[in-house]
Amino acid sequence: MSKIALITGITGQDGAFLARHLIDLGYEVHGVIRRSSAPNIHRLSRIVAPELANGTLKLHYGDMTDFSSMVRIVGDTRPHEIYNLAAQSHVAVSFETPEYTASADGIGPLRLLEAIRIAGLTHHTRFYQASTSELYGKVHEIPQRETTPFHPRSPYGVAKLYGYWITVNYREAYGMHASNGILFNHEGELRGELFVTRKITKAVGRMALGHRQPLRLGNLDAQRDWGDAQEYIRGMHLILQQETPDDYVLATGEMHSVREFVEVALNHIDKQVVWEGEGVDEVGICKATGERLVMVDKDFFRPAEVELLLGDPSKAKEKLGWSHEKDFKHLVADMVQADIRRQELISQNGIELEDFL
Ligand code: NAP
Ligand code: G4F
Repeated sequence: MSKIALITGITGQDGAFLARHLIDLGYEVHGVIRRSSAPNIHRLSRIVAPELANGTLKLHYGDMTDFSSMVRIVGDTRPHEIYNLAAQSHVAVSFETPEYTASADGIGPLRLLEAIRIAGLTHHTRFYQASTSELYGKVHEIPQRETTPFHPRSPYGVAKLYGYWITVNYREAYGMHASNGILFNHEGELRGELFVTRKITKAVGRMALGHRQPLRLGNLDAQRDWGDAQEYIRGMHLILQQETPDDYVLATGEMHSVREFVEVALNHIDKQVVWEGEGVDEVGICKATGERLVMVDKDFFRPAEVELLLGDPSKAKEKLGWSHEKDFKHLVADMVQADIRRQELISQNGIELEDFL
């Protein structure tokens, strides 16, 4: 009999890749989706089209803020493994919708854990919580590891802090196989377009096809530990295969600034950027033509910033045998290349790719 997995957030970047991975491993996969006024499964349908078409991937309507749907879906599917990836995952947006973010990202995991208990699955279902390097926020040590104290800097980070601790608490209180993956930023061609990496590679893809609109960004000096999403979802699965539940950092151990990301992405289309001015007046100019490629826009700064994140993945390497492979330059190049292909399709068909997927 195949193992049953339930993925919340299956329509997101990680959810789509994880669904593919688990199906390939022989799992029966179920996913939670939200009702939306327009289709929200374009990422999922790119990755698991056959399984969606033939019904072997089963989708259930639910919402992390709706306890009754959690109870129903967990009870109906009786999964061996739950991957809780659903979240309002945009840090800047969490300052605009703090209460909703707290409910979905903080209380959401509690609702799922309680749904497991109510269904009588306390010792049957293994639980993965999508925790985040945003927990470290204003960092207390560099690099950050599992023992580094937390200091979140946004409503998102604070909500995820509750999600982290309630997962630990249910493990300790009820003996549940409940684990946290503390994942540092991971990216790829399915990354949401409002995160800085995709925002940059999408703009560079458009520039490659002759578009002239400058890219508007916020804090160019923020530094992140960026890895490849497909590698990180394999780590999530490994975490749930351990005999003992525990918490793990997944990271590359390398850090780059937003500015460097822009430079490498533009180099990929043979443009070299020269920076002029300071603060909100800073611009990135094309060295060859003098054209404005990048502008700083104060609207993209956050009320409180996480200036740097750098993870130490030693524990994951030692205990899970997990480590990252794709380096920063290849990650950026692959994302730019995917966005160039996408822009070519858009210009050939005259519509956004999502519209016909
Ligand atoms: P994402 O692309 O933004 O996907 C988020 C998913 O959550 C989507 O499927 C979304 O559904 C769903 N969702 C949002 N609110 C929901 C609600 N109230 N009820 C049910 N579903 C809801 O995020 P991701 O990058 O794949 O990240 C996956 C998880 O890992 C998130 O929890 C995120 O916070 C966490 N994380 C991500 C990173 C990273 O670098 N990517 C790093 C650390 C932790 P719709 O499609 O309907 O919006
Ligand atoms: O791409 P970001 O929005 O990602 P952020 O805030 O690091 O959060 C992501 O990674 C977390 C893991 O550490 C996840 F938990 C979370 O769900 C999400 O996936 O911003 C990265 C950096 C920030 O410092 C931001 O201020 O880029 C800076 N930035 C500069 N200009 C910008 C922009 N970010 C965005 N989104 N848009 C800009 O124009």
